[in-house]
Amino acid sequence: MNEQYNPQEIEQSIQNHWKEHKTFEVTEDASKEKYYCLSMFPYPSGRLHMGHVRNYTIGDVLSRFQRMLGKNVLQPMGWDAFGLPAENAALKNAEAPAKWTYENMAYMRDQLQSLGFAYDWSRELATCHKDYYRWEQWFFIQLLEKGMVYKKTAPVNWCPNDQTVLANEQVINGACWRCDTTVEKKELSQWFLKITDYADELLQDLESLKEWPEAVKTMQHNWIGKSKGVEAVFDIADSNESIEVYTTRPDTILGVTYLAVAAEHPLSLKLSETNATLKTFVDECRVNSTAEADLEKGEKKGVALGIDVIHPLTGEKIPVWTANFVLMGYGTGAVMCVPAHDQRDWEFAIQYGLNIEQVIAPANNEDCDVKSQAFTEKGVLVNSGKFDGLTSAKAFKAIANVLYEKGKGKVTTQFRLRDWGVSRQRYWGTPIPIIECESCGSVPVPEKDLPVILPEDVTFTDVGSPIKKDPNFYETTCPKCGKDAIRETDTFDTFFESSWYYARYTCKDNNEAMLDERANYWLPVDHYIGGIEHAILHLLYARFFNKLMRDAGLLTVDEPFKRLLTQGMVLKDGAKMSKSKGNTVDPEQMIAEYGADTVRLFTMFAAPPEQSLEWNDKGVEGSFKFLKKLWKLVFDFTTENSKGSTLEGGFEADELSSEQKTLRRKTHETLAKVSDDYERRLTFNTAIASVRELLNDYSTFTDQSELSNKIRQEVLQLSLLMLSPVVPHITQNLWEQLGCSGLMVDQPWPKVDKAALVKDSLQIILQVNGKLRDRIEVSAKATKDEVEALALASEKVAQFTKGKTIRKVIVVPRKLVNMVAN
Ligand code: ANZ
Ligand code: ZN
Repeated sequence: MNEQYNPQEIEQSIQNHWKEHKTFEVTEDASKEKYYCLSMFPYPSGRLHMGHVRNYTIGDVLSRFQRMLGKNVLQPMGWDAFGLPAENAALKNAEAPAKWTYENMAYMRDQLQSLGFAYDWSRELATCHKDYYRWEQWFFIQLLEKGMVYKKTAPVNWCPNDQTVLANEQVINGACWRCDTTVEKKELSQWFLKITDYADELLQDLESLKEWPEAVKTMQHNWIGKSKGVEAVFDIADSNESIEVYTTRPDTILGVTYLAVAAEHPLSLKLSETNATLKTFVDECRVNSTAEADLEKGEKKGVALGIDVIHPLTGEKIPVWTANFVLMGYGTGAVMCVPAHDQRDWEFAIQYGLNIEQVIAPANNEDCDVKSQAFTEKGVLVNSGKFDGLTSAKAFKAIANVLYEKGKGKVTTQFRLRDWGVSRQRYWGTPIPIIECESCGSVPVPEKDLPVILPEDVTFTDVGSPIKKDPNFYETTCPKCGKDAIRETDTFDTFFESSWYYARYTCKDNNEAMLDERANYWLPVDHYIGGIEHAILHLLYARFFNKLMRDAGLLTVDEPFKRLLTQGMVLKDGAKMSKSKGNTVDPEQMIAEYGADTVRLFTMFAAPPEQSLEWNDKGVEGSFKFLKKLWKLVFDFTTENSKGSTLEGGFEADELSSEQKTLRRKTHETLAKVSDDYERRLTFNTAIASVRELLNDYSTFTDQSELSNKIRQEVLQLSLLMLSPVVPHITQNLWEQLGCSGLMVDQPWPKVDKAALVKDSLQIILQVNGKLRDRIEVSAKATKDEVEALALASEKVAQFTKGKTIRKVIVVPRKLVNMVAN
């Protein structure tokens, strides 16, 4: 055995062994419990960053540990390979996005391999491969035929100078990222998936996800945003038309002082034909952002329409406005405004001098002045005629009933969730498999003609998608009538690809079907690990896709991810490690300097997985030192002792000295703790700390008998097993140096020796008149009388009973002795 720890040498050799022996390739095995561990696949941006290293190490530790528990473990890896950065890079370097992407994948694959992750590389997939996206095209057509897909116009960001559509992240302060021209909104015909059909199920099934972080479930809950309210009808005065509004607060209806409709509301559009001020306002609203958060904060603006509606309960006339804070896409695109009880309505009323009438009073009789701000809480009705005195909840029902009886309203539910627009006007994505024919309309590409292949050999010198300018791509004939037709040149949102990759890993070699029975063996994913930034969209789309695939008979589970771990950020000097902040640490350089095990150990030791991790060069050095120490302990042991495994046990308690028993007890206490840390608590940092502590005890254990050496061997072997999920290379090497055989991942996770945990002695608390005065060690086998005698012999006790008579001695077995004295 080499006296020096040389990570580079041992890591390469064990990695080669894993590769040659296909150690991590798995097949379905009904006789074993399966465990599917998945880390979110990376975008091939060029190089791994520390966030990746952390994410993938967490997944790897879990996978290796679960395999040692005897499970059939699948841990795959692949590439979320489509997306905008490839196009930006292509523009900059004048090379094809495909070439850039494939080169990055090759580079990053090497980096992942150098970290020793236990991936089944035979299942590697890249979403930009036609063998992957063809199934996506196929599935899209299935959904179209089922009526789950539709086409409608929707606004996009348009740069009039570059004549191109921009993604949201390419719009910087309202201007084009390349030429700084003000971005416009343009209406384009686009494809949508009916995720809203699944809104209720997506909401309800959150409850079944017992092993997801609450925070993520709350975010999904709010994103789906189910609310219960009333659709109320306000008739337009002197007309037979009416305006329908959606309100969640019908209890405030007697405080309505105006109505507001969205700029895109049919009424605004109609009146703007004859009202120039309104026309200007409506056009202005179109250009401006309609993000909800912006509307909440921004200045409230509007134009009076010059018409009135009739209040359905009082018959009073109420003015109607067009306002920029009303969204066309939510509810009915029209709001009954109650400035006394809604802050947006209040701000608008102040701005335009509209009435503010209080109809809700605080339930606790507190003062409230709606002239200075809206009172938005629920409470008790006032100024509301026969409804006065009702609570908001009771009034909701009472008023909804009255409206219903008058034929002026009904209770409904609304979702904030909108259908998923999947069309992107970008090049580097999956072509949408549709042909547009002048006579037949949108015709799906016939199954035999799939996949519609994205040409990879393109020149990228100009903005805009090359396939939109390439007649070879878009000129085709209609599959229905045979006439000349045009292929759809938009591509799918890249969230499309990442919504089902977890299922495709289970059967990625199947070229006859999207999924097969293997999906049902492996799914759901038992543990999914990734960044909190994916808490909403990616996870929601993946859950939705799972249900779509289920309903298409492609798989059987209701939810794709059983347990979710959202890893914390990697920080440096308190700030998120990122290229833009210039505070990154390059994993490759760290591996070259210290080896993969040190990098893995540091990222697992520095913080529990869900908390942020502060990068610390000294900490890395400390991790390296610990591995060197581990190496030395084994080196010293093997130079002095013969080799051989001692895990078969055979320690008789009666033959052990108390020192020996203490070390064995510590060893098995550590094992129990580490097992719990890996499996339930997911605190790998405390698991590592416990093994470090154990090895400290080992170092101070001096007895040199043969039996003691057998105990030493046990400590070392168990420590290696316990550390092996985190630092798989060094532990494998030392395992062999100790004379043990086989791969660490093939070892069963060791069992705690219960006998070793039994204590010979117990600590007993001594009290005088109920006050703690001393603690003593007594034999675990001591009788009640013996314990009492030992208690009475305590010097500290004697100090407090001096000059007094002990009237009574109470012994609580294995816990305490209380002496009553006066
Ligand atoms: C009257 C009212 C009085 C309201 C009050 C609130 C408080 P959630 O809970 O998110 O569903 N609203 C309805 N449609 C809207 C639209 N298209 N654009 C902007 N705001 C809209 O929100 C429902 C509430 O948001 C509704 O209840 C409505 O204002 C407003 F004291 O009606 B409320
Ligand atoms: Zn046709």
